[in-house]
Amino acid sequence: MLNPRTGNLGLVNLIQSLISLQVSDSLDITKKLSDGDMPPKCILTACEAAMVEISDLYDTGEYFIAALIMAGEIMNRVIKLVSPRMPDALEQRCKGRVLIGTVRGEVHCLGKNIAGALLAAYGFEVKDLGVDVGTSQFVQATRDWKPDVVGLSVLLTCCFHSMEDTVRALRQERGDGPTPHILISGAQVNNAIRDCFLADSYAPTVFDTVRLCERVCRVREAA
Ligand code: B12
Repeated sequence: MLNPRTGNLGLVNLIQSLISLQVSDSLDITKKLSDGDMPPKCILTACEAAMVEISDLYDTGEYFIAALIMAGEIMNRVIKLVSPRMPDALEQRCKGRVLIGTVRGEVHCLGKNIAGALLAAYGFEVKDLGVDVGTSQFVQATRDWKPDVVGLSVLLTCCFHSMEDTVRALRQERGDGPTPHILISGAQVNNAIRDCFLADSYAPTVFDTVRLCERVCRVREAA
């Protein structure tokens, strides 16, 4: 994967304009990069790099919550611009179905949105339930849509109980069957949390997520 920091001036400019919260510059640069055939994956990686820096600026007190909200808005618009230019997921053979959502009580959505866009770029069919999603919504969507993988996003430690409830209900729904594979992700999550809440996997980054979903769906296909 191209390093957005060193690989291309347009990507470096995109990161800079995202960090400085320049709405129209960020969107213009994204359009130019897309028109110039920059792979969407590289643009999404740049978004992620910018968000890490914005988080640091927030942690050091240089940015306040309003800046985070604004950054979120810009990122989501960049993701929307890039999504239709993804390699035509529908033309490729669909690798599998991934249901994603942010658990009840939370509105953090950027990591989830980047994950959803990247999975679609890699040929998965993705259904995004959005934010503040209750356990019953996850269960109903699993019943109706039959995903191979359900990815839960949780960043707030005070929402871990929502994730625990949802994981428990999905395991019950799954019974002895193989699907869905239950994946958890988000800044405060780790392997110990995965074990504690009996999820199947924890993916630290969106690229781990793609690899994991590919593995899960390949194993299913071979079975
Ligand atoms: C941006 C942000 C916000 C924005 C969110 C905007 C948006 N549209 O999402 C706003 C301003 C709304 C916000 C609000 C709040 N926030 Co906030 N926020 C952040 C911040 C700075 C960055 C989060 C982020 O977007 N990171 C960038 C993305 C790309 O990274 P990521 O989410 O970790 O995702 C990656 C992986 O985890 C993974 N991933 C994530 N989700 C998923 C899902 C799936 C399915 C998959 C496959 C992968 C995946 O892939 C991503 C890319 O690799 C973090 C600090 C931090 N360092 O994390 C605090 C942080 C998460 N917030 C925090 C808090 C406390 C709050 C508030 C309670 C603040 C308040 N007092 O009101 C509210 C809560 C609102 C709510 N009910 O949800 C705390 C949580 C602390 C804790 N231990 O619980 C943090 C850690 C800040 C801090 N240091 O205190 N926040």
